[in-house]
Amino acid sequence: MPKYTMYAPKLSNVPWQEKPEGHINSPLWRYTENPIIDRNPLPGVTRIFNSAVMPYEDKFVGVFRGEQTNGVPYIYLGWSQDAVHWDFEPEKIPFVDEEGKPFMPIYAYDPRLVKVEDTYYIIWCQDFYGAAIGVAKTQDFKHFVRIENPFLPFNRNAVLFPRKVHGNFMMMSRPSDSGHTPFGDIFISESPDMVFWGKHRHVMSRGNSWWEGLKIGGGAAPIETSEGWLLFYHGVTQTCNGYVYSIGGAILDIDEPSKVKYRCNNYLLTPEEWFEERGFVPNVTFPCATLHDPETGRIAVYYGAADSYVGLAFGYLDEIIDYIKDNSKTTNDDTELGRR
Ligand code: BMA
Repeated sequence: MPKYTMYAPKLSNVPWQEKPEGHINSPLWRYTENPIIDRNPLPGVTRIFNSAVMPYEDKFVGVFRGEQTNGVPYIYLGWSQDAVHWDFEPEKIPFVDEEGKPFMPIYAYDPRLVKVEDTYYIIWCQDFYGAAIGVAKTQDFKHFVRIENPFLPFNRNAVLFPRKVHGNFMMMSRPSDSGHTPFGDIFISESPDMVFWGKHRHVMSRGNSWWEGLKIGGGAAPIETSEGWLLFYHGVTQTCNGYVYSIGGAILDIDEPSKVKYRCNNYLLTPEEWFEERGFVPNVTFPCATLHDPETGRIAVYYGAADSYVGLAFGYLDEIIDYIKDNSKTTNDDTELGRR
C-alpha cells in the first residue's frame, strides 16, 4: 500500500527503470542511457538542455532550450512516443501576440511547460530590458500566443503551479540581477487572470546547507500530494572552481504554498556523471519538469546537465517524501507565510 497519494492524471507510460542494486545516498537514480539528448540535435542547434516535457494526447510534447550555433538560446518544440527519444521541430516556436502578429523574444531559455485547466503555458526567461520572465499559452501546440510578462526584471526560474490555489494562478519565481546572480530566494505570486500578479510572498531562502548556500530557484512544476506540494528545485554553491548546481527537494503547504513544511538538508542529485560534470558549463544539474503517475507513484525527473545535455532520473513518491521528511531542516524564513 502506498503511504502517500499523488493527485495527478494517470500516466501509465511514464519512462521508468527500477532502482539499481546498491544505490545509496538519494531517493533518485539515473537512467542508464543518459544523456537522452546528445549534442548537435538539429541543424543550427548545438546543445539542448534545461527543458520541460508533458503528456499530450497519446504521446509526449516538450519545450526545449536549444542553444543555436550563433550562441543565442531559443525554445524548440519536440515530440516523443516514449518521452525518451525526441523528434524536434526544425524551427523555433513561432510566438505571436494577442492580435496574431509575430512576436518573438530576443532570446528565450529555461522553459517550463505547465497545464492549468484546459490551457498549456510555456514560461521562460527572456530579455525585457534585462533578464525577466516570458509567458505564452497554447491549446493545440500549433498556435502560441504570448501574454503579458508577469514580473519586472530581473527575474528567472518562474514555475507555474498546475492548479489554482485560493482561486488564483500561482507562480514561483526567483528575483535576481542582470548577471550570473550570486544570490537568490524563491518567491510566489498570485494572479486571477495570468496578467495581473500580486500577493507576493517569500517561499524559501538559499542557504540551509552548503550545496544550496549561494542561491536557489524553482525547478519542475510542483506535484500535488497528500503531504503538500512536492517541489524539485535547484540549489547552487560556490566553489574555488565555480558554481555547482544540485537538485533539492521540498514540500510546500497545500493551501499556503509560501509555507515550507519540509525541506531536505541533503541534495537529491548532484553532478557525478561525466555529462553533468563535463560540458559547456561543468557541474550543473538543473531540473525543469517531471512526468509522474499516481497509480504507481513513479516520478521521472527531467534535468539539464552541464548546459549541454538532458538527463533523466527516477524515484518513487513514497521514498522521495520520506527522504525529504527524514532529512528535513527548515528555518523561520521557510516556514513563515513570507509576508513582511
Ligand atoms: C543559470 C541559468 C541556467 C544555467 C545555469 C548554469 O543562471 O542561466 O540556464 O543552466 O545558470 O549555467
